[in-house]
Parts: sequence; structure tokens; C-alpha cells
Amino acid sequence: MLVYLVNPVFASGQNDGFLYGTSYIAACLLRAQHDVKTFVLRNQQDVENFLSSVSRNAPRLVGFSVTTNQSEKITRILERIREQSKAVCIIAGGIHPTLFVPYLLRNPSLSAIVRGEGEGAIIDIAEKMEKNAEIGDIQNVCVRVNGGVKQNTIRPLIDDLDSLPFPDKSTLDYQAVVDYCGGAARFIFSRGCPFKCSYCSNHAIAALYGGSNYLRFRSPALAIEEIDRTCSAYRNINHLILDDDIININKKWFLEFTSQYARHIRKPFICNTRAGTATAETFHLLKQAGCARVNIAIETGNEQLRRTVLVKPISNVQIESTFAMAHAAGLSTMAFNMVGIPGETTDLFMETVRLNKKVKPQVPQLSIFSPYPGTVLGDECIKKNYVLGPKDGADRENAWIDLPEFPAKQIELCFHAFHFLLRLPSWMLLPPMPRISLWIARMWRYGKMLAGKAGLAITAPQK
Ligand code: B12
Ligand code: SF4
Repeated sequence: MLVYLVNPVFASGQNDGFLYGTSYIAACLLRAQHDVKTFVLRNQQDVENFLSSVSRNAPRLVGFSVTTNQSEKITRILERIREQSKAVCIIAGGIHPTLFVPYLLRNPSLSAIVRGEGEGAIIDIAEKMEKNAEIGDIQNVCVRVNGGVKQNTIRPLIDDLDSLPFPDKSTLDYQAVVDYCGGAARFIFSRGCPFKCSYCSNHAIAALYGGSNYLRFRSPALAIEEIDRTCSAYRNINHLILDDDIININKKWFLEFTSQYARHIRKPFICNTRAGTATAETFHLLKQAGCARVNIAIETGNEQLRRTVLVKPISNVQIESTFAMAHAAGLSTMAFNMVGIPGETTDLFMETVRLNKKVKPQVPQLSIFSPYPGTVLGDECIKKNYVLGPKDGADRENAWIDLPEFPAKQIELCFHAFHFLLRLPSWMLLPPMPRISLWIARMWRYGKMLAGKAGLAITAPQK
């Protein structure tokens, strides 16, 4: 059976178009002898090409992977597919439909949604469709019934990730993906995280599965084989990005993986860790294995906000020592930060700037907090009417929320001023200076924009 999978990555700068979710789905469908084609949708031209392919080749099943930031744009595409064909089965999987079942009701063009891990469900769906049977009883699948939603039970998590085929790279132009992102190849070997940060989807997925045995890894040997095969099959791969949430969370796995990586792969890589889990030895092993940069979350410089609102019980001292250990091992660092956290104010945001100045990440990165439905913090924001509504595209740069003490416009101002503020002396970040500092930052930005329009060169603050 011909199946089309769709990776919507509109205005999603970070994303190269290859999604692990659909690549696992594709690999399982291929293993079951189905024909699969994966489409990357970055812009309107991609949408038009995809729609004309649907109309020419009439796939029986079309499956979208949906994140919240893409969900609205996808709605319009679903409608256009349905206008073209009444018979095609259109399904959506991924984090947004998994944690927000009303997505099915909001999109009448969808035939069903798949919640949670989709490998088992997709095979069942394809099998039933080949027999012209109904798909409404399959585990993990939700369908519309009498104006409501019938939610079937969820099958258990896949215990042994080694039982899965490697994520497929043949049903899309993976070479173009590598070239598109300057020679980077991404990998993920684990699923899950044992922590319960209120803004992240992990606690919600764990809850969907009753919280048990959530964290799993593919074995180090197969992880190395997956990297090796990719690096041999595609040109110009000059570094790897390992997207596992916390690379060192399973110590045994980490020791084996880093030692095998050092022996067999020898390409620089980027990975993530969490303050409080990594020691000097962790960073030493990463360095020895060829790690170039490690990403560490700060999120906010205010410890109270981090502990209580974000449910991330990590102290500033732990964060400082984690960055210091990484730098001492000779690693470059990237800090993840957020602005617009419920309970935050402009003054508290300045604490984030100050902590970043102190720990000196080579790449300080700031996102605007996004309240994702189905997460504890996201749902609380929805309940308190803080949410302005989902927006398409790069949501980390647009305020979705308007807080009583931190209005959306002020959040966006802080977001745009972040890299400028990092260059100011620390005393300019202490009350009552933030107002003045932000005003200077705004003037700087307007100045830069006007200079840009007039074609003048003006030195930008370092990003
Ligand atoms: C790795 C990762 C990335 C990588 C993606 C790399 C890649 N090549 O896929 C990078 C860094 C590029 C990235 C980017 C972004 N990410 Co991200 N990312 C993740 C992370 C950590 C893991 C996701 C993953 O791939 N897991 C492994 C795969 C196998 O699992 P999966 O995707 O869930 O897929 C399974 C099921 O969902 C289902 N499924 C998925 N798709 C489909 C499709 C069909 C048809 C079917 C049947 C089933 C199905 O079956 C799959 C196999 O079991 C998650 C956190 C998490 N715990 O999920 C966040 C997460 C998905 N990301 C998130 C966000 C916000 C983003 C960005 C929007 C951030 C930004 N503004 O730049 C971007 C853009 C994404 C986009 N599509 O537009 C949020 C999404 C929240 C939400 N409600 O939408 C998450 C949940 C993190 C969080 N904050 O909680 N991300
Ligand atoms: S540690 Fe990171 S991946 Fe784990 S729950 Fe918290 S934010 Fe999510």
C-alpha cells in the first residue's frame, strides 16, 4: 500500500526537515512491505508539490507528524487534501495529538489520530486498510464517533528499542537534509526522561503510560552501527547532533557509548546534559569521545521560579559548577533559557541575564516560554487565560502568553534585548536599571533596523 508521511517544519529554523517520529514510522512500514514516501514541508511551494503528488499518485494513507507550533498551518493542508479526495485516510501522530485529543474534533478532515508511540498502530492501520476493514478499534487510535471522540487504549511502551529498525532515511532526500544544515546529522538513541519539569512534555507522556519504565535506550553497539551506516551512506557529514534529552542519564550506557564512539566514529558531536546529573568525569569522557559542545538548561536565573513553577529543583550553584566543569574539560557550551515564565517579571528576567553572564556559555540561547497543551504548566496557563492562542512557525520567538506582571509585548522586548543585555555591565541589570537598559536595547534595535534599511553597516551585538 502506498503511504505518504509528512514532516511539517514551517519557519522552524532549528529543524532540518528530518523527523525521528516519521522516520521510525516509515522504517516499520517498509519492513512490512509497504511503499512509503516522506515529504518535508518548509514553505508553500513544498505544500503545492505535495498536494499535486497526492492528486497524481493517490496514496491510500497520509500521515502527518504534528507539533503544536505547526498545528494550525497543518489544518489548512488537511482541508485541501480532503477537498481533493474523500477516500484517502488522513491521520495525525506526534506530540500535539498525543497530548491534545481535541485536535481530532478541530480538524474534521482527519480520519483519526494516533497517540503515543506509533510503530505498532501504523502497521495495524495499514493492515486493516488493505483488508478494507475499519481502523476504529486499533490501540493508540482515536476516531470520531457521534460528534465525540472514541479513545482506544494505549499499547505498552516498546521495551526494547533494539527491536525497532533503524530510523529510515531512504524515503526522503536525506543528502539534501545533511547539506541543508551544513553537514550535521542528527541522532536520538533514547526515549523518555525521568524528570518531571512542568513545561516539558515528558511528564505528560510518562503519565499516559502510567509512569512506568519510561526511559529506554537503544544499545550502544546498535547506536554506533546506526551512526556508522549513516556516515558511510551520505556525503559531507562533518558533525553529529545527539538529541537525547540527557546523554549521561544511564551511566552504564553512557560509559559504553562514549568509549565505542571514541574508537569507531571520531567525528565531533553536540549533545545535551542536565545540571545535577553531570560530573567532571562526565565532561572528561565527553571530551575524550570527541564532544565539541554540550547544551545545558538554565531556563531562568531565579532559583525560586525554577524550583516551584518549572519544577526543576536545581540550584544556581549547581548550574554554575556544571558550566565550570564543562569549560574546564575543554568543551564549548550552549545555555537554554526561557523568558515569559508564569510568575516572571522584567526584574526576574534580569537574573537570567546575570546568571548567563556569570556562567559564560559560548552560545546563550533564549526562547519565549510556550504553554503546550497537556503539560502541567501549559494547562495551568490555559486555565488562567494567559494564552493568546497557538501561532504558526517559530513559536519560541513569539509571545503566546500575556502575564499579569509580564505582558506579551514586554516579554518580546526582553527576548529581542537578550544578547544586547549580555554585553552590559552587571550593575545595569539590577533594579532600577532594567527599564533604562531595555530602553537602550530597544533604541539599539531600531537603530540597527533603520541602518539596515539605509544600507549602513552597524556592528551587531554578538549572538
Ligand atoms: C529531538 C527533538 C527535537 C529535534 C528534532 C530532530 C528530529 N530530527 O526529529 C529538534 C531539536 C530539531 C527539535 C525541534 C523542535 N522542537 Co523538539 N523535541 C525533540 C524531543 C526531545 C524528542 C522528539 C523525538 O524525536 N523523539 C523520538 C521520536 C521517535 O518520538 P516522537 O517524535 O514522539 O514520535 C513517535 C510518536 O509521537 C509517534 N509519531 C510521531 N509522528 C507521527 C506521525 C504519524 C503519522 C504517526 C502514526 C505517529 C507519529 O510515533 C513516533 C514513534 O513512536 C521532544 C521531547 C519529547 N519527549 O518528545 C521535543 C519536542 C517534540 N520539541 C518541541 C518543540 C517545541 C520543538 C520546536 C518547535 C522548537 C523550536 N521552536 O524550534 C522545534 C520544531 C519542531 C517542528 N517540527 O517544527 C516540543 C513540542 C511541544 C509541542 N506540544 O508541540 C517537545 C515535545 C519538547 C517540549 N518542549 O516538551 N526538537
Ligand atoms: S530534564 Fe529536560 S527533558 Fe527531562 S523533563 Fe526536564 S526539560 Fe524535559
